Amino acid sequence: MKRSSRFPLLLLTAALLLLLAACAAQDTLAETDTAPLQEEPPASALQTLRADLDGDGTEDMVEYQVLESNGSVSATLALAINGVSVADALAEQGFRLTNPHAQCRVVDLDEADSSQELAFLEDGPSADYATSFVRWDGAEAAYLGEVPGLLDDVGYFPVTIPGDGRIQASITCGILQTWFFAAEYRVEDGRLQLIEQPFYSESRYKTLDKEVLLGLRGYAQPEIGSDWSILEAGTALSLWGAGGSWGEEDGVLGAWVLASDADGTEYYLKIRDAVEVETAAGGWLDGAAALSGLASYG
Ligand SMILES: [Ca+2]
Ligand SMILES: [Ca+2]
Repeated sequence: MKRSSRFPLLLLTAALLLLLAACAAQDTLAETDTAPLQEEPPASALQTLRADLDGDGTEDMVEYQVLESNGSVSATLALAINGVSVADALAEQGFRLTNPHAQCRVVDLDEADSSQELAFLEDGPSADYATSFVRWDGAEAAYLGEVPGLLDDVGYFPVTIPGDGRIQASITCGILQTWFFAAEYRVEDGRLQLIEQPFYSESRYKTLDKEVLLGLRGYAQPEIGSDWSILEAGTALSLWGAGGSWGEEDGVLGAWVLASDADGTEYYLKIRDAVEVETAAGGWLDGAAALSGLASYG
């Protein structure tokens, strides 16, 4: 997946770390048989699934099996479509799963075309949940890429497929802290690409769980030259957005973080090199020294 030059420290391939629960029930688009028949088969159970993947009117048979799940490293998989193994071809395209779920799913990314896709869920090495997608064109399997989160999860940022070509998932942001925003992806030129947004925000982060430790500049707009006021030490803030850019012409990795106080007044904090916040005096301070309660993972 590509990275935005305006949003340099987004770790697009990292996965959700927060509030993710178990995967939802089996997809209804495809007829699925598993052996042995039980709700949660062991990783070694062979899954046989039939669906018309390439849209030629004939069901295709998918056989999927996690041969060996090695914890923190990629699992050894068996995957065949119509009796022909595609595991090696997909691995060469970068398809790897760590702690994969025992069953894959059939999804329809775009109801306007006749193909259906396979979705593979993995828990990752350390709760780095992700969903990967594979397309079969009748002759070859193509790895489309992965998005953070689990398909049809009930967590904070589930992966959902509206059927119009988009995949609704999330993005990991490294500006000031490690946090997540809803984001959409789309297949372009055979690969999943992030649909870039100039700014990301999430109103569920309005929890006033941060506190200003040393006076900071709070800008009215995320723009150089915008009016600013001083956020005094002791001010409780919510941080609920990030993005934008400044300083590119000078080689500075500048961004903005959206904050609001207990009155709901919004401010933009000016951020340099992802970790430093501009102080009231116009200097720069490491985020952890400027604000309490920042979330840092991994
Ligand atoms: Ca077919
Ligand atoms: Ca389709």
